[in-house]
Amino acid sequence: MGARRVSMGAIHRFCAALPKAELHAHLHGCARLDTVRELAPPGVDKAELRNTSEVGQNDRSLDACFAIFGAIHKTVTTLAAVRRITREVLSDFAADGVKYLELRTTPRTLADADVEGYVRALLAEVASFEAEQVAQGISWPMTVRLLLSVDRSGDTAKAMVTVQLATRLRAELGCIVGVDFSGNPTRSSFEHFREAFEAARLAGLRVAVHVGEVNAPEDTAAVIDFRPERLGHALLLSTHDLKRLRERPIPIELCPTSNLKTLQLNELESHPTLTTWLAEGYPVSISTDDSTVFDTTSSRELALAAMACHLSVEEIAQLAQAPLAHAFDPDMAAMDRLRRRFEDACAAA
Ligand code: 6MZ
Repeated sequence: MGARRVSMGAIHRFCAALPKAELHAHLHGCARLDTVRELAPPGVDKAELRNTSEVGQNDRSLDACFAIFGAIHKTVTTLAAVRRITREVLSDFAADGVKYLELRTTPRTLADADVEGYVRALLAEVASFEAEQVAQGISWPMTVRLLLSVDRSGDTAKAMVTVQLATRLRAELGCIVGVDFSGNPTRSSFEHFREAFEAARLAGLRVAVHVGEVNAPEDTAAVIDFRPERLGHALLLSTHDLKRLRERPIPIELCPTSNLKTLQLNELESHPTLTTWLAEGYPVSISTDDSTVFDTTSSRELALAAMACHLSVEEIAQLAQAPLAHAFDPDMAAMDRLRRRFEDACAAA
């Protein structure tokens, strides 16, 4: 890895200036902390709702993360609250220079809506955000696409409802491009939910699957067998898994800070796959996962990966564009235009 190297501050500024494509961001994990604190009802422990600089750097084990998601879900309970956090999350990614965002969320019932009402509210907010960007004359508006998540702690009937909802609402309103498998990785298995993902595939939805966040060899093998269009994290892989992925790569969404915290590592240099994948030119995208929970941004994650792997500015610009090759938006013409725009902007940066 390469030639033109620059200082840490310059790398952060360079990454902030680059256009970025964010493929792995969970809505509620990116909800602004101030908003969640403001909305938190008396029963919610506000101690959960602090950022890492307030609670210390090591307080983001998977257990801690899932306690925070629980607290946020107990707080965001109405359509108005969902619309507000969605609007803020979109504004935050756009302000960070993200030009293509795939946001994912787990449909759930609210005090005033069923799961379909939840997804419709989100889609309405995305549409109004996109329309406003145009009305404001923003020269390069952010494209937003949505993935619906299946929670592995839930049941298979719910998973099927999510897939059917994604299929129906995509036909009616567009925007939805795929489904995701996420939730507490210590629970259940991909195999248990496989039928729902077969149905998603049959319906033409793209599939992203969280895998290898904890050591679960059978689960990982089953996921690789299924060959989703993308893998989330894929951190703890056996030699055999690595061999299979090298032979037939499945793009991987890496989330440097999240990976570091949930694996409880001290520095990114010890990340199990980041340096290797980048050195090999394996298809990866660098993402935030949960920008609030991990107190980060897309620009920061790109800069951290760049520093850990000693990338040159040319390589950083390539890494910023890399996710476009595995984006789920099926509109090839639109993606081609976006790719050219990224290339021009990166060349000029
Ligand atoms: C697995 C995760 C996750 O869907 O309510 N989620 N699942 N591993 C992770 N790594 C830390 N980060 C977030 O957003 C929050 C939900 O996303 C999933 C969890 O199911 C979490 O409850 P939504 O918008």
